Amino acid sequence: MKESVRFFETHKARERAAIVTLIRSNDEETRARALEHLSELALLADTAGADVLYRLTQERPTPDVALYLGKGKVEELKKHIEMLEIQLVLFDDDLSPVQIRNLEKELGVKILDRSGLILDIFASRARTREAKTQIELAQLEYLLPRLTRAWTHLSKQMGGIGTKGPGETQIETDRRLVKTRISILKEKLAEIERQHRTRREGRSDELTRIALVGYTNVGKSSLLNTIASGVSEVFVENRLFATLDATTRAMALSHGRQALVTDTVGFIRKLPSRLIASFRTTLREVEEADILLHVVDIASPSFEEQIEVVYETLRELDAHLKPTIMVFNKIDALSDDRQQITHELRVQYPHAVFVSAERGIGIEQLKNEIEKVITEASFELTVEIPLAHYEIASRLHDLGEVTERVFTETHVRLRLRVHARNKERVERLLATAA
Ligand SMILES: Nc1nc2c(ncn2[C@@H]2O[C@H](COP(=O)(O)OP(=O)(O)OP(=O)(O)O)[C@@H](O)[C@H]2O)c(=O)[nH]1
Ligand SMILES: [Mg+2]
Repeated sequence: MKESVRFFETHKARERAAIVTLIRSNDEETRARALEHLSELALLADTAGADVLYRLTQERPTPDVALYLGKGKVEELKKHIEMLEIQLVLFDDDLSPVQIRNLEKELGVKILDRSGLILDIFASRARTREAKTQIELAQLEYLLPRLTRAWTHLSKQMGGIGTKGPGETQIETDRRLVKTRISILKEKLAEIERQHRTRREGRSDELTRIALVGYTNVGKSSLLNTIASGVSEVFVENRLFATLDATTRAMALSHGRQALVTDTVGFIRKLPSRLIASFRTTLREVEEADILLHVVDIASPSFEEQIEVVYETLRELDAHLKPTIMVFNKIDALSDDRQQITHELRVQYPHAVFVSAERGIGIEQLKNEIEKVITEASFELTVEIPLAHYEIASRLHDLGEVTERVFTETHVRLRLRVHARNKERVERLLATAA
C-alpha cells in the first residue's frame, strides 16, 4: 500500500510547472482576486518543489465539464507544455476525477488540483507519527474516487501509484486495499487520540490554554517564539505550511502566573475538508483552548479574505465562538501608503493588538490584552445570525457590547464583547437560531 502514497510525495528534483485558473466574470475585482489566488498557487507550487514557468487564465463563468478549460485554451496550454518542457499542470480549482483523467490524456503530463497539491505538501512535511497518519488518511480518501483504469494506466507511465497492471480486477483489488488501509489508519488515529486525552486529563486545569490560529505564513510560530519561553525555537520559514504539528510552550504572565500557548497548522483557502477532518487530532488543541489568538498578516494585500477563511475554518472546527483576540502581525512590513489601514482596523476591531513578532513590537500590549481577557473574564467573539432570526441580534445587545455589525444577504454578523458570566446565555440564545 505504501506505493500509492509515494505518488504524492515531493520529488527530489525541481519540476517544471504551469498554473491555470478561470476568471469567472469580467469585472476588475473578480480578475484581481483570481490573479491573487493564482499567485498563492504559485507559492504553493514553490513550496511543493516546482518552478512555475507559465500562467494561463481563461475568462469563463463556469468550467467545462470535461476539460475544465475550453478546447482552444487546452490547445494553447499544450503548445506551451511542449515548448517549455512542462511536466506538471496545477489548477487553482478542484477538478473532478473525470476532468483530471481527460486532461492527462489530452496533455500527457501530470495534472494536480489545489487539494491534491496541498495534500502533497502536507505529505512531504509531515514528521511525527500523528501527522503522517493523518495525511496518509486524507490522501487515500482523495485517491479512492480517482482509482480508475485511466488513472492507473497513466500513473504507470509516469511512475508512482498502480505500477501493477491495470484492468478492472486489479482496480477492484486496489480499491479494497485502500479501503482496508483507511480503516486501519482511522483506528490508529483513534488510538493516538486516546493517548492525547489521557495526557490532557493529566495536566493542570488552572493554566489558561491559548491557541494560535491563522492563515498560513502569517507568523504564528514567530509569535510563539517571541511570547513564550523555551529552550528550542519553533521552526519558522517563509514557505506555506512550515508547521504541521502542535507545539505547546509556557508563557509568563504577571504575578508569576503562566498560560500555555499552542502553535499549530495554518489554514488556507480551500483547505480540503477531508484534511481538516483528518487533522482533528492536531487541531484538538484549538477546539479545547480557552482563548484563541487570531494572527493576521496585515502586510498581505488579501488579509481581509484570509480573516474570512480562518473564520470559516474555525466554524468547521466548531471553535468560532471562542474568546478571540485579533492580532495584526508584521506591522513593520506595512508600506507607508497603507499605514492608515491600522486606524480603520482599530475602529473595526477595538480590542485588537498590532504587533511585529519579528521585531518584538506590541508584545506587551498583547500580554496585557491576554491578561484582561483572563482576569476580567470578558471576551470577544464573532457570531452570525440568519436575518430570519434578527430578533436574536437585538437580544444580544443586552448581553454584551456590539463592536461591529456587517450585513450579508442572508446573515448579520456581529462582533461582541461578552462577560464570561453571560457566555452560556449567549450560547443558548444562538442555539435557538441554529
Ligand atoms: N516582516 C515581518 N515578517 C515576519 C514577522 N513575523 C513573521 N514573519 C515572517 O513570516 C514568515 C512566516 O513566519 P512563520 O512564523 O513561519 O509563520 P506561520 O504562521 O507559523 O506559518 P505556517 O506554519 O507555515 O502556517 C517568515 O518568513 C517570518 O520570518 C513580522 O513581524 N514581520
Ligand atoms: Mg508555523
